Amino acid sequence: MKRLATQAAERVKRAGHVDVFSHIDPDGITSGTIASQALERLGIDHEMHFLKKLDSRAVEEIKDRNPEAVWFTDLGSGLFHRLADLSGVITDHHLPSEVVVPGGDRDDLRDYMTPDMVHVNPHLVGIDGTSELSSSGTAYLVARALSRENQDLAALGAVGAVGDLQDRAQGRLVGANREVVGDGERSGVLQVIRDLRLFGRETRPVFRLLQYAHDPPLPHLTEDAEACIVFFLELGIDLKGEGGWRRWIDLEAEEKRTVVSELVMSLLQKGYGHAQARRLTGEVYLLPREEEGTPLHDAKEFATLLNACGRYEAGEVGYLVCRGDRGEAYKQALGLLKGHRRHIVTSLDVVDDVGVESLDHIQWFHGGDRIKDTVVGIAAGMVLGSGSVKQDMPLFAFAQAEDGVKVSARASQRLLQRGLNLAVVVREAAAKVGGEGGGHAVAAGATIPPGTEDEFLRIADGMVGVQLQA
Ligand SMILES: [Mn+2]
Repeated sequence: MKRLATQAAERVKRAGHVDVFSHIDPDGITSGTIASQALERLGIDHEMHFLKKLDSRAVEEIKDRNPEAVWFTDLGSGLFHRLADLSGVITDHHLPSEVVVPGGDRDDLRDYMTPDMVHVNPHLVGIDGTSELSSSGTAYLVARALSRENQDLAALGAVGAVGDLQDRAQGRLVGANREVVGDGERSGVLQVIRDLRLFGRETRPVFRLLQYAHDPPLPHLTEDAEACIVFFLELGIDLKGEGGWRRWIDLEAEEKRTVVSELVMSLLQKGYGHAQARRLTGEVYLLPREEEGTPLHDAKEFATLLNACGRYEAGEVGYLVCRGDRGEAYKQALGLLKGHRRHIVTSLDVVDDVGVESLDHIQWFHGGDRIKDTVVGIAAGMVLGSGSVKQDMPLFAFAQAEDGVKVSARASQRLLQRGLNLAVVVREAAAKVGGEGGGHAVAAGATIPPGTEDEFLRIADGMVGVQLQA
């Protein structure tokens, strides 16, 4: 990675003007900011662009700009063969394109780059880009190769990795991410503590942490605010203090220990293994230079703030916050986060309103223009998770999008064991109706032409039937 990063840094230094293109999610926004800050510190003129996705059309638009130099972050690897005639750098962690450049050989690193287009991706050097290094970390390594003074950008490197859930499986960042974390600690921009890993430690009333806990869900507590309040009262822990609702960070060490051991015990009693119960606690990444009690002080909350910006096409707002704006852009970001939470609640009301219908093997709802395409997947996941619909059928959700109809499909892990693969279903059904899509076995998405929903559902229903029978 270091050699690739140095090569990329050399390429960047030769540029007069750089167009930075980044994905509009937390990892993308932090990656783009890292690139932008590093360029600015070098005195290189640049422009920042955020993309919802990099597809053929976006590639054409980028080429039409005829950029002198490009820096792609959190996207680009999957379409490298289409970008190889550009000049610049890609820092990405998605699987590299299986199409090699003309005359290339898949096993040869040199075929994933050209003398003028340096491709930095952990997968190219045997590091797992899904869990061991994010794009923010990859971009950070290039920034560090550009200048040691960029070590303060390691905090954003960690926020991006947490945003991509790279700390989820083991309760801590692992692999090459450790180097980013270590740099962050050494330069005083990151602090690692062991604590409860639930979302909202710094900003939410403490009972809400339990109410919204889903990974794993807490027996008798998740989704039940009243039960969560009683839980604290029974332990003799005050819910309110001088400043109003007490947050997790307001609790005494002793109180925290009591809560954690109670939660662990209830998980074990419910039949969860020790490994699952242990996942409640782990490493938490703090940004000590930010104000405590704000969403910026905890990497997970910071990433969620950026996520809200991205979902409402406000990558620029998130970018300004990452660059240190604590005025107008920060206020806007907080507003977007609030709006995002409200929109999710409204979306669930819309689902209630339009109703979920069933075919033979799948169920579905259509949000029309009342659910945003960027949120319909979350809505589908929450409807499924709420237990109010059939658990033995995948749920397909539609919403109107700018370039067609967005489809999101979600299924329980149990169906995965029975042979379900939504990535294949969604990709093939979409292709048959003239759309494009893919994803993961239990969570997939596509965009299809308006009016093809019924045909899409019919095909998907048949395919799921076959998969679950096998
Ligand atoms: Mn990413």
